[in-house]
Amino acid sequence: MEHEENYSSLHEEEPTPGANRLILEHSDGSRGLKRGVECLRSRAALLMALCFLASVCANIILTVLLVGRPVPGAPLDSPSLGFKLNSARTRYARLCEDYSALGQSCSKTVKRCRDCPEGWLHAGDQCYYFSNDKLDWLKSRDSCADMGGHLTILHTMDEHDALVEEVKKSDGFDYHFWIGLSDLDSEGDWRWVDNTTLQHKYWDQLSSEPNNHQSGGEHGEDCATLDSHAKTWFDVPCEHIYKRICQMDVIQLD
Ligand SMILES: [Ca+2]
Ligand SMILES: [Ca+2]
Repeated sequence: MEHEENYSSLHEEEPTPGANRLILEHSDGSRGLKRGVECLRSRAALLMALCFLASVCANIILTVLLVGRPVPGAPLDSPSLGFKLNSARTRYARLCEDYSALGQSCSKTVKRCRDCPEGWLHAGDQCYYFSNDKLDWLKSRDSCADMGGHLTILHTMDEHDALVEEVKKSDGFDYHFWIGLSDLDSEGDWRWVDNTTLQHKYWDQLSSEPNNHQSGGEHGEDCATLDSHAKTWFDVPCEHIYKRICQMDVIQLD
């Protein structure tokens, strides 16, 4: 009963101006409904626009990520390789500093970090290793790689002449050395181990090298040696065993 009295009193009160407006709006049902529908449409349109924009942004980001990612197995361009090389050199130099500091703190003698590994010759911006043992060409190639280098590549006359002079100092009776040159993949297409082509050739002219001589067997002669006496190259069977010259870039520590 008390509730009924209160409810009646509510309807008997004079409406306030705000309440008037509310009553008027509700009194015109069709206009209110129209406004509500328009509002819902506007919100739906805005929501769709936002979804579309988000979809476009997502597609752009995905495209950038996919295009920017190198394809597995694809060669990196020179700037990328240069950047990675500089990064590796910097890390190497810092590791050397840490190594030296660790040795001092432990009161231990540590080997000095070098631009070239111990036992390698530093010439220009390259390090060279002249082996005393003999292997066939493939094993020589792999041995150099295991040491972090490669069979030597001689692109310029200066590199060739400097190397010949060094080899002459220590060759003794063994004056043939494997270099990183072969035509194993395609007869007559001589390539360095980094797959670059010949720029300057020092084939022995007196023997009409490279002659792929039949004495080399079924495949002829597909690997190159440096003759430090004649200062020229010979193609010989890859199965022969010779000393080797390995090479790697100097790592500047300063
Ligand atoms: Ca050949
Ligand atoms: Ca030959």
